[in-house]
Amino acid sequence: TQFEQDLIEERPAGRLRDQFRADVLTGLRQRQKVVPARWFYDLRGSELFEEITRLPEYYPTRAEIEILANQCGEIGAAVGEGRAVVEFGAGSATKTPLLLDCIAPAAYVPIDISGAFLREACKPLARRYPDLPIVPVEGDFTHPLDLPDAVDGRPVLGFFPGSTIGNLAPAEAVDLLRAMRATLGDGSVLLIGMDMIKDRQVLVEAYDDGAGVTAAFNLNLVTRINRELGGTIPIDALRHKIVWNVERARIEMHLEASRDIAFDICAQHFSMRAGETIHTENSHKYDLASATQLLLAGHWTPFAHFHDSERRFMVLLARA
Ligand code: AVI
Repeated sequence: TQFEQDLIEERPAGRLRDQFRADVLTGLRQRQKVVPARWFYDLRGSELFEEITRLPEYYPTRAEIEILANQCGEIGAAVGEGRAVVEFGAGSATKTPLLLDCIAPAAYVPIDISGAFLREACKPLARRYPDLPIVPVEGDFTHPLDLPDAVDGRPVLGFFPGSTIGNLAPAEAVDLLRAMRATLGDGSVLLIGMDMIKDRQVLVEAYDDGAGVTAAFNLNLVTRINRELGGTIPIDALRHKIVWNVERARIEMHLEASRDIAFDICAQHFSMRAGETIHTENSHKYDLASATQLLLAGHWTPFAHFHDSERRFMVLLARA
């Protein structure tokens, strides 16, 4: 069928494709061209991101794992036993068990927009924790959601690792934190990972690795536009560019034209001058003061924080 053919060739049908097209066409019309970072994650993009987390330069994943592994006792004591864990995003095979082992949970509820992803993520956890009720919820956690009956009346711990919050602009991050607060309810606690402001060179290298994996991740967005939207962007004319925006405390990823280019997408014509960029991602970094401000604006009160040994990354606990 056409549907199967689309799946094989990775051409999403319907609403998702319409949103992608609208985001790309609108974004490329702006003076500073922009494509939202959420479109990085097609099959290849997700594989490349997994590869990024294993790069020597990309410290955030290892640093967060170090915190969860080495400060398990303290985190468990601060959170308390018997909570239902609600993870925002399908759990990662490494981080979720580290948390579950710290806090003796009553239930595990991962929420993700992709049902297929969720079911895959739950399989190894169900094998590892045969007595733990695991209740996946397919849904968009940027809006308040009803929690399943397994949570009923229990204290809840929200888990949002990976410094994913950093990919949102501050106003969007506040909206997301408020939606999480509404989903988790009174008496809940949130455990959230945030990457820290640090030496510029360490930050830039984490996003511009020697093996070129992050460059491939960035450029894959253009491959996706060309494949899914029938675009004619000359990929060889774009190069991966990283900027540390010190005023906004964020790493920016761009694709910079090395020469003047012109291309079409969905019968619309675009051009770029040499040196012009498409802004593809922001990754905001925090210190304790800015993280506290963000959480308070999102209706959470931080009460504990944990760092890795090199103080590159922090995990914060906040109460509703
Ligand atoms: C998913 N997110 C937290 C990553 C980050 O570090 O902002 C995405 C990423 N982009 C380039 N490298 C990693």
